[in-house]
Amino acid sequence: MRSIFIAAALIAVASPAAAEEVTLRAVSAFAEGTEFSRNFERFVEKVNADGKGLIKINYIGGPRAVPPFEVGNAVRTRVVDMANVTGAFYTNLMPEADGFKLNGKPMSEQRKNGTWDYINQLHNQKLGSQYLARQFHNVPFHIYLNKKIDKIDFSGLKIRVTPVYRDVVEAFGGTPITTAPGEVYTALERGVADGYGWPVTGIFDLGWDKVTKFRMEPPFYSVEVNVLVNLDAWKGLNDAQRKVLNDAALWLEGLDSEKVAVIKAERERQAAAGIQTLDFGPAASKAFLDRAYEVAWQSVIKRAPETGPKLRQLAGN
Ligand code: 173
Repeated sequence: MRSIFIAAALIAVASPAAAEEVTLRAVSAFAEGTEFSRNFERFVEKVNADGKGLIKINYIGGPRAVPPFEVGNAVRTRVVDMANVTGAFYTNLMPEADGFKLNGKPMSEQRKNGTWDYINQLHNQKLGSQYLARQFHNVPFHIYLNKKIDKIDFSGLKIRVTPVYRDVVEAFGGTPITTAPGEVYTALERGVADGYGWPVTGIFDLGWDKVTKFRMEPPFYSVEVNVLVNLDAWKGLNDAQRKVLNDAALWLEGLDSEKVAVIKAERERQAAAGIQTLDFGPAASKAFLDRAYEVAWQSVIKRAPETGPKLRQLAGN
């Protein structure tokens, strides 16, 4: 009798927690349905399917919910529980986040060689969050221009940037203007900017093909868009709930393999839309890349002298 009573009491204690589905509120720093939100949106669908009864993500949406440069702080303060955001948008809280673009190794390797672990610690400490996944390691950036140049020299050009491109634009003589992605179209249309930095993919999403004449070669750096989970929210999950998120995170990182074909198609689509490439040949391209990496690392190390060198060592470049 007594043991039945104890068993019943245990069930009563254990079952509400086990039966309760946790809901996490999530936002993206990129517009809904566009290139750098889409795989995250697939991840949300997967978690909601695989995690039925355990964990659910309530996707609030893109920059209409939280402005892009405030998303990092929104996860830190748990205004939201989860975010899809690039480190470039939270360098105010974590200056070394600007260095993540300089590591283009596949995440499978970064998870094996300690890089993920180190960057996760940085997120735990400085952003009160878990570094759940990093996407787009194999997608590079470009500088797009509306004025023709005959060598890699941005003198006299105003170029829209985020922290991703600021140092390289300045190193080649350009004037950087920082804007969120949502303001790029208007800046180009009004001639406030003569060009912009952006990945090789995604320029059609917001109609920028209509206000873009040239794409400069070579491609450089490595896109990084991360899925972050507020650390208290993360710690509040049980093992089964965390497993749903971790498994979906690895799946999400695996979607990068699709990008090889996507990039090829995107370059063709840009050409078909009349966007001309500006290619100054292998020697100029190599000089550009060497300088682009060097100025970016110097800048990261200057702003984050304690952690920058370690990030460089892990990136191996
Ligand atoms: O150009 C940007 O807004 C930017 O920094 C970025 C970063 C990752 C993916 C797409 C854009």
